[in-house]
Amino acid sequence: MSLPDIGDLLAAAEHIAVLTGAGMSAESGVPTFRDVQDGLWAKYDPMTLATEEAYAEAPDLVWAWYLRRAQMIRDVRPNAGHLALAELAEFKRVSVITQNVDDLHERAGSTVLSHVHGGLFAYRCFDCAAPWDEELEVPETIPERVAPPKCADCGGWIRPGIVWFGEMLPPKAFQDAVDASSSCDLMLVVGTSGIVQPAGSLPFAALERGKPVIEINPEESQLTAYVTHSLRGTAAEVLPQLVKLARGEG
Ligand code: BJW
Ligand code: ZN
Repeated sequence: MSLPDIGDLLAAAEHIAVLTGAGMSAESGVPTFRDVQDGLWAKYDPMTLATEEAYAEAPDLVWAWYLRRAQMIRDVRPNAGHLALAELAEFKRVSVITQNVDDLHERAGSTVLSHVHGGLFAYRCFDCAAPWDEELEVPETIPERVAPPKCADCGGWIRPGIVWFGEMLPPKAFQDAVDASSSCDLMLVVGTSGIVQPAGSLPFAALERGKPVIEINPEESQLTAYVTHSLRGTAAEVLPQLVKLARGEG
């Protein structure tokens, strides 16, 4: 199918659900999880650090890793793909569902329906789950280990409010994501490997209802065989073109 045909689908759609993954933020300078491991990711494997067990065993190591991630996100900016999705919402109903724990969609001007894997800047107690909303102190140079702050209520360690492997997704965020995926006319799936469940199954809610699902990814993913259309390009290249098409331009 050619871009003009995809343009017709976009122009006709009233409600567009968008599922984004780490590739969405790659062109902002945030490394993805499963691509070639470099920089910060070379030494620390998210598959082993992003678990309750890792935090319970070495809270200072895991906390320092998240401080570095928070510092990196603060230092980068939304890319043309994030900006295009915010622009799309000016003239379409757009439900953004993101697996990303960064805040780049919001900083681009999007209202995010659902952060299915939580947020890097929301903190809570590891033991009693009380929210922690004090100002986060991030040293200029972050050592390999930093003791996390302690909960004022119970003395437990503070943890980032993200979803680690083996943890349930926040029920409302996941239900909102299922509802949007099941009720949209068209779904865009941007920059995700589709490996991690249950988020990777959301496109099937649209596919099962016969709705078009367009994947935007420079590489094949776990979802490629199932989606109705695949666009082989990056988020920052392809999304601005799709917004033009949705406007009936281009
Ligand atoms: C570009 C690009 C550009 C690059 N433009 N694109 C077996 C079967 C089914 C499920 C399981 C299973 N074994 C275990 C499970 C469950 C597990 C799971 O799915 N594991 C898989 C590894 C198999 N899931 C869970 O544990 C979830 N909870 C759960 O299931 O609860 C129920 C339950 C509870 C108890 C017991 C049993 C069941 C929770 C999952 C939480 C995921 N958390 C993370 C870490 C968050 C914290 C942090 O950031 O540190 O979320 S993992 C990590 O992966 C992160 C991401 O959101 C998530 C998804 O990754 P994503 O976004 O797809 O990134 P990548 O790197 O994989 O892909 C990037 C893509 O971008 C690539 O395709 C590139 O080509 C592309 N790309 N440049 C466009 N410029
Ligand atoms: Zn507590």
